[in-house]
Amino acid sequence: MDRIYLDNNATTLVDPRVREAMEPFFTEQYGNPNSLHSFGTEVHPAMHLAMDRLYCGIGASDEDDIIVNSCASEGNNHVLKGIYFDLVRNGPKNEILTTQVEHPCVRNSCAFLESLGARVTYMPVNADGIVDAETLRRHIHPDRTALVSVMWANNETGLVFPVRELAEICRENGVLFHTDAVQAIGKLPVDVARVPVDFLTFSAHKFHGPKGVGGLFIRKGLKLTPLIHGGEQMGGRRAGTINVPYLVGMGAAMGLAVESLAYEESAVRALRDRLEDAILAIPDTMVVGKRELRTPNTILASFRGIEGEAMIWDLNASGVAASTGSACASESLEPNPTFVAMRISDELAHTGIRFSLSRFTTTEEIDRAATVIRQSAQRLRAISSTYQNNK
Ligand code: C6P
Repeated sequence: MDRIYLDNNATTLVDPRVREAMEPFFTEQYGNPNSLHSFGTEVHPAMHLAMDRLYCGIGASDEDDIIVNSCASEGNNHVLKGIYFDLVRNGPKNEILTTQVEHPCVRNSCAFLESLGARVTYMPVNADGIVDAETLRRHIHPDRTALVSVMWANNETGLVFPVRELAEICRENGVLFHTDAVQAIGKLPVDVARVPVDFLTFSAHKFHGPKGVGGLFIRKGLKLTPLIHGGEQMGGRRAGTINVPYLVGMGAAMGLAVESLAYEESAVRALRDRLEDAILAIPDTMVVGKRELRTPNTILASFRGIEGEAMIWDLNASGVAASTGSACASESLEPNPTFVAMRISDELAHTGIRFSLSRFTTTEEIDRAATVIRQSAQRLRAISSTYQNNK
């Protein structure tokens, strides 16, 4: 059975061209880039090319910094904890503003900082599921807000936040702005020359690069206390020997992600809409968030009367991989905080399934997945007393 992978917001296939670009740096060219001998220096050109691709990919200037790290969780921890040490712990400010729908690596870092005495405000989302400019204006206080952290696009719903407007409001108020762009890179144009963010995080495995490597953009001239102290790598901003093959892979993946943006916007969106139409043709289903407000690849659907987890297992048995939401929360029994924040009813929250496509998804796969989903819904509803009693 050929399996169909529709969980690309959790992680993606490493593009074969990325794997090929990485290969020599595991075998012949394995030197430490900080060594003075030829083994060390011969990896420099590939590293520079990879860094160039990262800078170009997000529109950063030479004076900005991009710190290569291990993942977006690290980047997000770095920004939040760094700002805590720089501006909150000993003043002059005491508050971090974020949203109720951030990834756990932001939410739980904020909870940790609260335990150290920081004030954290979790802004609510509006009826469309996003934090709008009005809400930020209501919450921001130039005298006490140190940092605003709002994701570019949500991993569970795909909803895209108005980061440009939010970043501009922060600028006007002299407040730093961070965005978690993990689910935006490769799906939407991300350009820090147009969007005045101060910090931006990304992770290679979400755009067909390897797992275990990510990046943190820091606008020129900004201070940020390191999360990892040690050697002088990354200009002293993040110690630890640079993972050369992974950096090369992330650079190649970024280049390809930018090249594929138009395809993502047209072809992947069309496939996503085709699947969404097929899902909505099943009675008693709904999809969270307006299509035009979402990343082109994501559907969060709900099937009345069917436990999300039961459907995931059923789809999996037929070779279709999807998820009930964020992969790292899939074993939690707590209600999903994104659904709670969006005031999605308990019934819907328990019946949510996320389908996320990529540029490798084919029409044939979408049509096969649609059939499997329809059959699964019929099968599970036939044995669901809740559904049968409330039909
Ligand atoms: N979301 C999902 O299934 P790492 O793995 O640390 O590079 O990325 C963490 C992360 C941070 N922010 C956002 C918006 C994310 O979506 C993720 C990863 C996966 O939704 C795994 S939990």
